[in-house]
Amino acid sequence: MLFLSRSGTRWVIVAISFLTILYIITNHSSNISNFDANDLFNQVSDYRIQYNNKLIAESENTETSSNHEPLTWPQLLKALTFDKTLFKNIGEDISKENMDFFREVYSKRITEPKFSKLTYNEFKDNNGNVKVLSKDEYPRANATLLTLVRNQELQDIVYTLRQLEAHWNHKFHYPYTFINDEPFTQEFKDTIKRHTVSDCYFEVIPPDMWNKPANIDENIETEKINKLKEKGVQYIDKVSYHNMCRFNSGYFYKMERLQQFRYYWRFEPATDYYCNIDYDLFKFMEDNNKTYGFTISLYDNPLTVETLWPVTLEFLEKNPQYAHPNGAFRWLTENVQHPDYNQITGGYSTCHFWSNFEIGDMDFYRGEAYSAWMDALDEAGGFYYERWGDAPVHSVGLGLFEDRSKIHWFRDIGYHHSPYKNIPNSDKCSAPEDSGYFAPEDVHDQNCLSNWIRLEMTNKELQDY
Ligand SMILES: Nc1nc2c(ncn2[C@@H]2O[C@H](COP(=O)(O)OP(=O)(O)OP(=O)(O)O)[C@@H](O)[C@H]2O)c(=O)[nH]1
Ligand SMILES: *[C@@H]1O[C@H](CO)[C@@H](O)[C@H](O)[C@H]1NC(C)=O
Ligand SMILES: *[C@@H]1O[C@H](CO)[C@@H](O)[C@H](O)[C@H]1NC(C)=O
Ligand SMILES: [Mg+2]
Repeated sequence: MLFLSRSGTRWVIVAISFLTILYIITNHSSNISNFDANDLFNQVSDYRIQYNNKLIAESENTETSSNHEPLTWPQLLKALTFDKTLFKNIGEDISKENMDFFREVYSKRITEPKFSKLTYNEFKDNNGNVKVLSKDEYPRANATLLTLVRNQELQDIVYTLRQLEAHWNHKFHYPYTFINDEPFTQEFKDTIKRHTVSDCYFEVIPPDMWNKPANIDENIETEKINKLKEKGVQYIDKVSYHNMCRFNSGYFYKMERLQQFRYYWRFEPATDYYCNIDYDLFKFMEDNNKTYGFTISLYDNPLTVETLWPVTLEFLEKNPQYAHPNGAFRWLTENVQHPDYNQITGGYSTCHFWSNFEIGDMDFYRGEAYSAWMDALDEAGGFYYERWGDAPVHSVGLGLFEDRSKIHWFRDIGYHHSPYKNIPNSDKCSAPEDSGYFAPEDVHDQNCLSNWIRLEMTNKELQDY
């Protein structure tokens, strides 16, 4: 009796799934979108946005490469020399000007990108009822949520995971991958599994991907680290911090478990996600050929990356073919807001995508250009002699070796990692009235998102929300 009714139920479920999937395939237009065609950016055409038009137009005139021929080393060197006249119309205080521009952009009400086919896990059946595909039915992209985390950070990672589930992943059930340099405790695993129905992988990092490599000379290391310590560089004498930065720069995507995935969404303990996102972010990446997505862009302490740029230029001189002709060269080399930083680094602005939230295509890192460059970085030893962070390393790699149009600013993902925030002006977010808030005032000069928008995005990209 019981057996019969169970298998009967199962048959009905199979039939419904089959019909639902058939319906999706034959009737793609039934996707429900919250997109409101009236809510367009061009209603908010203020002077600063027009100003951006003008700047973009000027910068495009001076650009070396609207064609996509590979650059020779001299051409590349020229492209990596910032043209200050791009900012000639900006007043004396560029930090303030950039903050004003930032607030102006954030004042625009947004919902979600409107230039893409967005994929929702919501479908209407023939009776007009909304259906949601289950974990087993929904065809996910090749992707995982990913975090490097310690056992003692369990409460903080659960705090963030609950927000990820509530705002996004309960609709899609993407798997989670937790990585650690030590085995996770049973308590850690059990607790995590109580907060999601998604698959969870718990992985231990092989020691050779985590520990200091043999080429690091400990005498040089001690000397250099002591100097930076005197200058007050944060975390400089914590070896595990250096291990973490190197691992996140060049190794995580080589872990055995991650071979089965292409896209990752990195999240960190104790970070906040403020907005409901209804569309599948990984499919957004795939469908729009995006390699990398970020929310916040900042300068770094230049002392942590003193030789990153010179080592990179040396690499590029030998391998100019790896540079993408449409790279984000201006953002990497901008020297107006903090010219003192460029002096210390030999030409790198230190501007980077803040990597504690990022969505990326690991096949980019696995590719020839990034891999060869990573070998050069490891050889130079700056992960230990300085404190090269994974954020500047990802950013310099992307800015040089990828087409800048494949880098996406996720302005709709409300995010917070102390002390910085991305708060869109959207009904989908908590506290939209705080949109345009960035951080306490004394660190406003650390914001370089406006430079990304002005120097690397087209006006169309800015308006496509
Ligand atoms: N397993 C493990 N994870 C680590 C270790 N060090 C850092 N992490 C993780 O790596 C990520 C970055 O480390 P954080 O200490 O947050 O570094 P940060 O974001 O630069 O610094 P804060 O501003 O203090 O957050 C976090 O997800 C940490 O949990 C470590 O030694 N072992
Ligand atoms: C997912 O992506 C990885 C990396 O590109 C690839 O090796 C793997 O075969 C892909 N898996 C599927 C099911 O497509
Ligand atoms: C993505 O790239 C593929 C292959 O290069 C191309 O056919 C497609 O049109 C691109 N799609 C978008 C949205 O740019
Ligand atoms: Mg952190």
